[in-house]
Amino acid sequence: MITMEDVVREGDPILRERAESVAMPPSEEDKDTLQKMHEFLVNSQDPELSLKYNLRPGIGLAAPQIGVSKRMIAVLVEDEDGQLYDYALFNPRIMSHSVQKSYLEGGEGCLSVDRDVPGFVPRNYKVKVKAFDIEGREIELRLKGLPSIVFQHEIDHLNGVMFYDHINKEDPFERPDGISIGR
Ligand code: K3U
Ligand code: NI
Repeated sequence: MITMEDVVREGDPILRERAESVAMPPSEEDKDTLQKMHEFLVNSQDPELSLKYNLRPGIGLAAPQIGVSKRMIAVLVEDEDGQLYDYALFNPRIMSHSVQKSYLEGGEGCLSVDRDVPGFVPRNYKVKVKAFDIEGREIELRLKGLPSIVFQHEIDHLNGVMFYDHINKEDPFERPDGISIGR
């Protein structure tokens, strides 16, 4: 199982690389890695397991964060209506996005960043994502709100982008012109 020991921290150059596409259909090794990333999120959100294995709760994880420079992400998050977004995906790509922006009222965090980085992170409110599921079937998702933000954060990791790259350096709390999402 993946633990926090496996999570690469900021300063490691892998977090600044563009990750490689995964060949479709996926190999058993790539499927196994992606399965383990998803299992990490499940375990990290389980109060007993997170305590037992000292896991920081996460709602998303990208492969470069465990030292694998390949385009794989896992997401496990509920939206504001309690609907679960539970995905383990290869080669996710943003096909289109709204002009409307959004941001999390409490800012963002990252399992690869062991410090609080204050400030609003402007994101696109809606995104349309295409990707391949764990069996290599192509899927299309239309996302808004918190799930949209989590997908953008994880896809950024595949492109070597950290959430704080988006924060306004002069005024971190300058409100982006968009929808504030409470969490
Ligand atoms: O935001 C986090 C959270 C955890 C449990 C419940 C509610 C929120 C933890 S930080 C997190 O999950 C990152 C994970 C990362 F860095 F590995 F990708 C994902 C994320 C956090 C906030 C906004 C967007 C994405
Ligand atoms: Ni992150």
